[in-house]
Amino acid sequence: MKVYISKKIPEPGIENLRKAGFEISINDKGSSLSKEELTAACQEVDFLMNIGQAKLDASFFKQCSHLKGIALASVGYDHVDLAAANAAGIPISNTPHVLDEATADVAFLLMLSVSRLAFFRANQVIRGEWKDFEFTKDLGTTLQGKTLGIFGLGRIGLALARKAQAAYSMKIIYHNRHRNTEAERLVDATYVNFDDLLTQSDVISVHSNLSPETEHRFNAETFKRMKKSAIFINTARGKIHHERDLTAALSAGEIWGAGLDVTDPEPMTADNPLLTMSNVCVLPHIGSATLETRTEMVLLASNNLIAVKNGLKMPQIVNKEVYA
Ligand code: 8YV
Repeated sequence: MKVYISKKIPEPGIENLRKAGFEISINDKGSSLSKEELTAACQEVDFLMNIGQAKLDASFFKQCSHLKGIALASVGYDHVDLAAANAAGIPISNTPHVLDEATADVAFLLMLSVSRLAFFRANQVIRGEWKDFEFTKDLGTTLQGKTLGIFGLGRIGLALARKAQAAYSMKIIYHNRHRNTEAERLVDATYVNFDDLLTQSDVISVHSNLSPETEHRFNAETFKRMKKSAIFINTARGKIHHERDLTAALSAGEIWGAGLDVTDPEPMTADNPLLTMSNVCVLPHIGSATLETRTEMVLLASNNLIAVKNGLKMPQIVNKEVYA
């Protein structure tokens, strides 16, 4: 059985597949493949381990319907046309749980960095612009005892809620499509409607999936509803906020700051006005980027391919319908 891996991965993932008897080929270009290149590479193999957010759309599934399984090295699967995968009969797996803490860490890092203007201040030092000790200029704000509003309280939101409570005794409120009573048993969090989330939060952190329902959910109208002192954090998907509206809201002082690990598009271009703002920190989608987490992700992804090779169902299947 042959597997194609669309980008270099940590060695334990390769070893796991090799031990299971897979013949492995890897994209060693050092950059992402185009859709055409990925489609061509998949012609020769039975399985794909897909790294990154490149779209797997209907035409991909049409041309690669021979694949026996695709393991995504990501928890998000908004880039995959699941209906097309189902039509082609291809099971798809993702990597839940293993990246919860790492992603919540990045949300926490952004929250703290923005609240203390840390990136702006660090850049002053780098550019040689730190000349004098200022007592009242460019002051940050504390997170201690503030209200953290979580949009999409799932596993990652829960990990952030725990960190925020332990470190800063933050009050946690959240909004989901449905109340998450299981999460409420694990953390002291209060369910609120979307408008209360907007108006009561000192920090709003986005942890939902990207779907037609959440696309551009944070826009001109919602930024206006937020506190002028609020910080907006997104480590989920860039399309959940409307970037032009966010830029306008920050420029107009409708909200105080923003921390983004995800943008629309990715990568963000260097001339983006958000990058010139002292109260904004943008990271290049590093939510899961620790050696430990990326290793666990590829172990999980490879185990899903091994399961299919052994005639079993994928444990982390995202399109169960394919087994119906
Ligand atoms: C991944 C992510 O690193 O898991 C996700 O959904 O966005 C990131 O953790 C990225 O997708 C690379 O595969």
